[in-house]
Amino acid sequence: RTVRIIGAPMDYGANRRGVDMGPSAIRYADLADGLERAGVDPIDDGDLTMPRAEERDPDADQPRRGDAKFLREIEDVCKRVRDRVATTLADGEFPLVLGGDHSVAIGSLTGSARDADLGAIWFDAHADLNTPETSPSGNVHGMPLAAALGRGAFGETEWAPAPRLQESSIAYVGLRSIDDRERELIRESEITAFTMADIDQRGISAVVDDALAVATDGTDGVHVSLDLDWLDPKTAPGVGTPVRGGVTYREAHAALETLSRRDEAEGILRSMDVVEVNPILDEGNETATLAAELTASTFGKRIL
Ligand code: DIR
Ligand code: MN
Ligand code: MN
Ligand code: MN
Repeated sequence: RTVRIIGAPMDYGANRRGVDMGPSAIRYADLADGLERAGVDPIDDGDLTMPRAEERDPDADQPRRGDAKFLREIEDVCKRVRDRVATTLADGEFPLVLGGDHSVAIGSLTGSARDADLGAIWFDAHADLNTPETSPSGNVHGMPLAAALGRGAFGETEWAPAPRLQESSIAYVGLRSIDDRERELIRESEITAFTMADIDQRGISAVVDDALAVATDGTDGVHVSLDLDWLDPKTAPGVGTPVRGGVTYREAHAALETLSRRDEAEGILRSMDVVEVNPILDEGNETATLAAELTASTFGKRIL
């Protein structure tokens, strides 16, 4: 299996404070080596070029589609992520997108759901379901699922929604920070939500099995979206929006090993993104190292 590494050093979705260095830090943490040890063949495409930061004040620049900062820049990047993901899949390879902030997932989801019915598992402290209308921050990294689903003002754009992604095929794992209006959106949606409380009660493996059941039912493949703030900040300090009470180091590995075992048996995994690593906020590159390790676990690296 060939894994094509697509760097997307995007920071327009999260206040532009260091998350653009994520792809570099994850590579530095021996991602390619870890993937080889997992038994896959990595090919590194390098980084997509990001549009130059414009001179306007982002807060003064509210584009026509409601309250979403840098929407034009994000659209430009996500269309290129989307096309790179789609052509990678058409070539029979596995697209691995390295963020950058979570807004890059708009590109991964729309690209991966172009020629297949897609399920998705969202490992995140946050639900990322805000629309420009409901967002308290205006940061698009809190909105990628809404965009990919064509919700809110994103529904009128030509770069979203993802053509073959149904809400009912999406599962959250590990939620613990949800905005008030976002809570209503989740309740009204058909997305399945497993919170940290579910993991407390039932254990990570049972929860991931259930998330897999959601994401594989009636779909052709599963997209894995791994936001490093899913983990507890003690384990993953290098993220822009840490929330305490996240999964442990072992729970995270167990979750991705569960995906990997299912994938070995049934070939379910289709695409992945690893996002929100912020080296400026990190301690000795440990969050990027964790990102690289968890990716290797997803592709089959085992203790023995
Ligand atoms: C918050 C934070 N829900 C927002 N979202 C984050 O701004 O929409 N997503 N941090 O990863
Ligand atoms: Mn996120
Ligand atoms: Mn189908
Ligand atoms: Mn998050």
